[in-house]
Amino acid sequence: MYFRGKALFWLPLCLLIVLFGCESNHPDSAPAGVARGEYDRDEGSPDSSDESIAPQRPIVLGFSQLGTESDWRNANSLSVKEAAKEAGIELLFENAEQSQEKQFEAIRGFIDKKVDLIAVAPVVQSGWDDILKEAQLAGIPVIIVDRAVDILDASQYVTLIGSDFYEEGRKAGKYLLDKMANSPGPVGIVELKGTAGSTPSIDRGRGFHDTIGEQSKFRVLKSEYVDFTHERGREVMRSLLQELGEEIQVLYSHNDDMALGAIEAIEEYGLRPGKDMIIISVDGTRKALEKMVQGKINCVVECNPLLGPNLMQAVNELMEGRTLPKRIVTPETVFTEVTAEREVHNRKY
Ligand code: GZL
Repeated sequence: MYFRGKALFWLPLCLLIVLFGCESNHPDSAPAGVARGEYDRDEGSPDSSDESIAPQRPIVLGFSQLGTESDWRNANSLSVKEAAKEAGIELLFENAEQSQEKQFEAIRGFIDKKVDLIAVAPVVQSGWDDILKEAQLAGIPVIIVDRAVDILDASQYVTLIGSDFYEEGRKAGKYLLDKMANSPGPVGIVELKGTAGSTPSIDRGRGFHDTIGEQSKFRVLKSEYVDFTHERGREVMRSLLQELGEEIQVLYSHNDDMALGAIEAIEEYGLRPGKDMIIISVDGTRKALEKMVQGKINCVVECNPLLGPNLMQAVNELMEGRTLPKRIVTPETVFTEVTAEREVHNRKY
């Protein structure tokens, strides 16, 4: 009786000790869903064999950024860096200066370092199958940022975070349809396209041409590949003006940097941008809206570069083993002469 009585008292207590005494949230235990790589630690970090004191290692994200070609790109890079810092995510940032080969090298470097995740802003759409296969075989999830990749096996990346460039092109076209509604035409247009083979160049072109193509009065006189930079926008616009002169009534530029360069060439030539020539651009940088307030740009379609918070949220959710949508589209608007004055002071880049 005694033993039983005592046993009845001590047994549950022993069970409680066994249950709670052994449970340990291993500080390094990776959340379900993503195996934590053995990321190379700095020397001197706590001995991981003593699990009771090893700190929770931060998530390590390798980011291959395509370049520094525009204000948009630099705002995008800053957004990613600031968001990583805010989220306590260790960011390995590699800038490829517009070289896809350098992006491949950066991604292989991330794989060698066994990072937890890789993010890529691809300079062009094609050529990504093999490198993304290498990351997949290494068990490292990949998130595509900004521009898209054109690959056979969509399972090689988790999600694409970025704008709908086709819709941006349609917004530019719709602005022109409204602006020239009372013009009998013909309306001569020149187009400065972004980097050949890049998603924004392909889709902003398609969206614009699909929209204005409904009306025969619009004539695209020249459509030139540029590279999203201010300098090349000015150079190409100079040569177009030499060739076509005042036949050009509209400039559609795939980004603000090229539009701002083109405006310099237009003024050198003796025409008034925004008055003698309709100027339509994409991005929504402060510099472009300042020109719009001066009456030198008529329409800017917004393309949001501040993708950092979206990216870090996706990284954290993935590490927690959650499922992400295949496509995360950033919300955007259109700025015109009417809204520029109000908006220009809100632009963060
Ligand atoms: C669009 C982005 C483009 C911007 C340019 O998301 O890829 O690249 O429109 C930038 O300014 O260079």
